[in-house]
Amino acid sequence: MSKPEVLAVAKLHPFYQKALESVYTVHDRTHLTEPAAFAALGPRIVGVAGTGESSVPRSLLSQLPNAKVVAVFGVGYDGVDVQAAIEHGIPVTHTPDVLTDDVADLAMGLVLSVGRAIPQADQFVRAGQWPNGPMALGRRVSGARLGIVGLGRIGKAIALRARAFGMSIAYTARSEKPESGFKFFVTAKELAANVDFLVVITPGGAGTKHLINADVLKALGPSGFLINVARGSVVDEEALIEALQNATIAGAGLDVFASEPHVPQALWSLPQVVLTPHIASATSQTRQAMADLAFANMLAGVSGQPLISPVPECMAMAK
Ligand code: NAP
Ligand code: 8YV
Repeated sequence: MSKPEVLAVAKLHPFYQKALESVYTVHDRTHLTEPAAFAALGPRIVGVAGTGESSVPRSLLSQLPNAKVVAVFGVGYDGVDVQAAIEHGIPVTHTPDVLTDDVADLAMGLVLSVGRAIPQADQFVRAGQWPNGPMALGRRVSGARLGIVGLGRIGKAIALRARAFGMSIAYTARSEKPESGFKFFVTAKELAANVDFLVVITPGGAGTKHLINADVLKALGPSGFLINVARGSVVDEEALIEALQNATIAGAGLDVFASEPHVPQALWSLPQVVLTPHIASATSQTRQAMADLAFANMLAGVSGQPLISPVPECMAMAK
């Protein structure tokens, strides 16, 4: 008997790909590589698999009359047109919680990296510069003021870690969270003006596009550092490059970029910037847990069972 067919809309992590292949025939991006042939294939597709950065537009969903679920390998799903999916009766799932600790770990890693110039120190030793004299001094992290833009699952996990470093914590979000005990600022600009490290960890998409703009960076000031582990779209990348080049801010730690996997050359040459290639959830343990959860959602969706982790907008469809 032939296997049910699913569509991968991006190159999937091997853990997820392998799990899907054990049950389904997986069509790898054929909607992009063979759009004409896809017209015949579309009605056979029962599920869509993607990553947190994948694009699932209305035009694709309308070609999938028998799809029962979009199972995203990632907590972010800003590339999925969720409203269109709901209108087509296709619930969307994601992988929250299982990656929270890893992303918070990397955010703190970037705080330490930029503050204490750890990658630069490594380069300094490897380049044989130590015998010529000491490195420039770093910026103390313990006891510094941390601002978190987005106090959700990951934002709270970052706060927990920062507490162990004796940092004071303030945040902004769509709504105040009095139970957190942290100081709330209504805008990112006000928050930036009152912290040493500003960590961005909101969802991407239209609601947060360029939330961190030239004004916010100016408010962060010449001794402030920006960390972005959210989405490239949340920060105005041109404004950030300008702020770094003009020493409007002290430095930046960036895991995400506007046009991944392409990183502007202007960032490569700036010594006060630490760059990582979207690796915040990239440990074997977490990628396995994400694959397990995404696969479980695919199985549940295709077989009409209750979904394990639907996105909030699709909770009502998930029962
Ligand atoms: P979450 O629990 O939904 O938290 C999101 C937070 O962002 C909430 O506190 C929310 O505020 C806040 N927020 C949303 N829109 C905002 C706005 N316009 N202004 C200010 N704050 C806003 O999500 P999570 O699990 O922590 O994940 C957050 C994001 O991290 C994901 O969506 C993804 O884009 C990114 N991420 C990146 C990586 C990576 O590899 N770099 C890995 C995982 C996740 P309210 O609480 O008031 O609603
Ligand atoms: C992943 C992410 O790198 O969960 C997210 O939103 O951005 C990351 O965990 C990504 O989804 C896998 O490509």
